Amino acid sequence: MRTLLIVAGLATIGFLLVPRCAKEPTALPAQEWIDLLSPTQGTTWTVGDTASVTWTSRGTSGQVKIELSRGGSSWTTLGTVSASANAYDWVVTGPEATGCRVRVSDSADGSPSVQSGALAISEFHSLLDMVSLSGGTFQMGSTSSWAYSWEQPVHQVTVSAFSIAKDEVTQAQYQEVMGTNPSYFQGANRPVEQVTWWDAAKFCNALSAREGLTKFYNDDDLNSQASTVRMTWSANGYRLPTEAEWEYACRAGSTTDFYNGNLTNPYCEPLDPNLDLIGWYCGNSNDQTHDVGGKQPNTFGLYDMSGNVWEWCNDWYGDYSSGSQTDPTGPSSGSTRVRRGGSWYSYAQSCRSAYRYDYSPGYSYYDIGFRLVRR
Ligand SMILES: [Ca+2]
Ligand SMILES: [Ca+2]
Repeated sequence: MRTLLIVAGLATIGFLLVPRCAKEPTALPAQEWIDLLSPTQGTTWTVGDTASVTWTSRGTSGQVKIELSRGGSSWTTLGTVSASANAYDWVVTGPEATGCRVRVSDSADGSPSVQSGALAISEFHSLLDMVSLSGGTFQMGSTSSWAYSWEQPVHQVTVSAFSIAKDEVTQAQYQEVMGTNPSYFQGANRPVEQVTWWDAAKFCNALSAREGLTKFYNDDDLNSQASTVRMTWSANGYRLPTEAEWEYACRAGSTTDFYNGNLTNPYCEPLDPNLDLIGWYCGNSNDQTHDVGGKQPNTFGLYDMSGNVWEWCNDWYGDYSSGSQTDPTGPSSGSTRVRRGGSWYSYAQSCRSAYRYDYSPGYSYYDIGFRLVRR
């Protein structure tokens, strides 16, 4: 009797707990599914960027696992997140590969899973080859017998670490970023010339934008050619070198007229034996620019610091003072900007590491180009 009563009681409770829908013959068991929304076939992910994997799903066991097969190799787990998050962000790591796939699956039992079409992972390639310099202290200016009064007084300068392009900006690089090539001597790997200081600064900002860096120059001030250009010294974007950075980089620890020794012959002829090894100037240029990187670099690995084209510096031109300085940025105002290094058109004496001259910022000529730095 007691057993019967218990069974009857359980049956009654069971009857009360059964949901109505369970009795409906048309109801299907809940189906699991995942649809991948991104990445799609043909996507390229760039190393260092944040890539987003997105999906919609139903009925998984709460969590999904996101995996990557790099170039057809075995699956590696990128992460496991709640299925209802519908997205997973991954900071892309190298190496480069094509034919990569992403898989999203129920983390509890692996089923269901869905797989992307083929995508590529590519390394980010900066347009310029930059050399990192650790910074240091040097004597700026010259007391050489060839030096001019405006290279003096020699004064002690300390510069902080920065990166500098190993070459002058080429015409191919300028064309790619700005869509134009103003050069007189045409050639993809020759330095760009006939550029004003404004053109050079605009190139810096355009390249910074393209590489996701913070712009150094204020765009409005460049466009209006303002007498005072606002500059963000804490920005990580590209800019022209300060005059001190330029000389520090050119000297590469040397104290001689050129980074490979002293000047012997100041004009075009006879050929100066040291300068001939490191730079294009009136003695060896055949009256034109040459492809960058064609002569011997200095010990920092920088080419064409002497000759080929003059290089715009960031600073206003002004007289030196005798006190020691750290990271000098030149006069606060002026009418001309510094140019450095001499050109294919210059006498040997104008290609010395300490030699300095200037142009109005709006001036361009077929002997002036530029190279970039950033911090
Ligand atoms: Ca499952
Ligand atoms: Ca040069």
